[in-house]
Amino acid sequence: MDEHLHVNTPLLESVAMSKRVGTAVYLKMENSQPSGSFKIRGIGHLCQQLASTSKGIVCSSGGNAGMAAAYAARKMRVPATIVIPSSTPHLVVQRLRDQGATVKIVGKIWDDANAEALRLAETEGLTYVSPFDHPLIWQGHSSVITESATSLGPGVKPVAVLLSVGGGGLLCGVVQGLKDVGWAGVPIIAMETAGADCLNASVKAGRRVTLDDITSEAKCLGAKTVCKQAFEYSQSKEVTVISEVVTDRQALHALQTFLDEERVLVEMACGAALAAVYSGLVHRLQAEGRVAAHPGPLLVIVCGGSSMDMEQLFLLKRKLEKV
Ligand code: PLV
Repeated sequence: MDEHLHVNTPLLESVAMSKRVGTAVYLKMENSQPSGSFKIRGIGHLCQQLASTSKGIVCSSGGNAGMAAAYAARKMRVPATIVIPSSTPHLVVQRLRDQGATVKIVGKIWDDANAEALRLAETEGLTYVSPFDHPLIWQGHSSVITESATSLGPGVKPVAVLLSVGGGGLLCGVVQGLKDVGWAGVPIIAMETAGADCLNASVKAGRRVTLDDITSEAKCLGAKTVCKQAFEYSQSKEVTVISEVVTDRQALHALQTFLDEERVLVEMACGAALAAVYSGLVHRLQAEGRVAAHPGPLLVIVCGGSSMDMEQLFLLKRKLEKV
């Protein structure tokens, strides 16, 4: 199969965000991928490279990597088993089943589910699909930048790229994409929520650390340890990674504002990146001279996600706004 499984997503100027930031903001609408998030870029690529003759794939996921793997497997006519933790909302279980996948719920957080996926790969002879930690995944994800560069046109270079970090696969892909299009110096604002901040904790410690637990509601950012390559990029002089953390309430507020202003519903993992705009963090980075205010644009990766609907939003609002 030569055709890739992801689609070219729209790159939309956000007038409302541009007004807030004071420079043009462009949104890379990964929510409109067939699996609901950017994950299909990398996971689709990996599956096409490694799994076309496989007797089946097994993917551990907080939800969206699983959606991508299940979608890829269905298109490739390969069976898929997706292992998710109990923290994954039921609506995702249903969406995975609708893609034809077998769903196993194991443990409380992604790291528990991942141990089971690795075990199944070993004992059942299935192709293991990591949600973020593989060079083929990063290569697939890099297309989010090459595509954005084509849409922006020649001579336009972003002042920064804004994204979320879970295990760091998107970050690695974006770094690769920036290098591919000659934008290696463009800073990446790498956002996490408190309680799912494995990159930030590692950056602070100066070494890769493992969180004790995942306490954030942004479960799709909930890897306890960031992948080695992402940490190495954060320490590299060739790449500028600005690691920042927001609260769950800020991420929730961000996704609600995004829904109101841009008419698109995304999940908490994506809200973390959007919160950098709505909480004034981008403004602060501009004031500190860490991100240029002009000429723009700021490129926001709207990573998307399938674990949010109106009921889930209502539950989260009740839970977080009570605190
Ligand atoms: N989610 C992974 C890892 O979870 C998953 O299994 O779906 N935005 C969204 C909507 C995501 O789903 C994820 C990752 C990220 C951002 C972060 O991407 P990463 O893991 O490549 O840094 C534990």
